[in-house]
Amino acid sequence: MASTFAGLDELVIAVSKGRILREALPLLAAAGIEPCEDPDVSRKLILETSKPNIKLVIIRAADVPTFVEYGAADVGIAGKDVLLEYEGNGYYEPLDLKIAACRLMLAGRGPVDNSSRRLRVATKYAATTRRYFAEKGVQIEIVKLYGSMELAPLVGLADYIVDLVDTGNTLKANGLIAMEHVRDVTSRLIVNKASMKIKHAQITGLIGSLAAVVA
Ligand code: PRT
Ligand code: MG
Repeated sequence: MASTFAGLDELVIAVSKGRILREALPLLAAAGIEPCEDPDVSRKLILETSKPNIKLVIIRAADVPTFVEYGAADVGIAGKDVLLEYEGNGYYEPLDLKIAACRLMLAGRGPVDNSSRRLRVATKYAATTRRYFAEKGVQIEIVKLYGSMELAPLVGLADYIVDLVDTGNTLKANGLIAMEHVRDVTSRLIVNKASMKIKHAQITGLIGSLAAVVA
């Protein structure tokens, strides 16, 4: 399904507030798309832009693939970390925007002896973590958390965490060390499958201008 909320000549772009939006705004501006209000100040969830037929919807980072798969937005910008956890497949991923770059890392207080028991790993990224250890042939127990992962090894909730690392300051501040690099993460442009057909010219135009800015 393409967006029923946007008309056929309109494009809805879903993006999360925070670091992705901050880094996406200059790319969108270079493609001629600028929000009419400051998204950091406005409480509106739907923002008009300098292009009368393009709107931004401001949602939680983890909700971007859902909005795009269901056609509530034609296009979205989401971290690869979020996309890897998302179970659906109803979208295309045509462009690496190379913004909000970070690394998904295994971290802890140091090596743990797991000869007599399974390792316990706390993370928001359960599916990705399970796949990572399965590929290494290591059986682990996952403790699903929604935030403050760094706390888990400090309070004995888990041996390790799998979390995003940018500068490394958060790990350091909590006495944790990065132990294994799980994967690099950047934000991607994703596109609803039906929108790609129905709004082909508009969407390939957008992909083309963003690709030119990224390169
Ligand atoms: O806030 P909300 O709950 O709505 O969602 P969110 O927290 O997932 O959103 P947001 O805006 O914080 O970030 C969303 C996306 O930004 C992620 O999905 C990543 O793709 C990307 N990104 C890039 C990051 C980081 N870098 C990052 N460093 N997301 C989070 N972090 C956190 C990390 O989890 C850790 O707590 O920053 C901390 C580590 O940073 P350093 O610099 O101390 O290493
Ligand atoms: Mg956040």
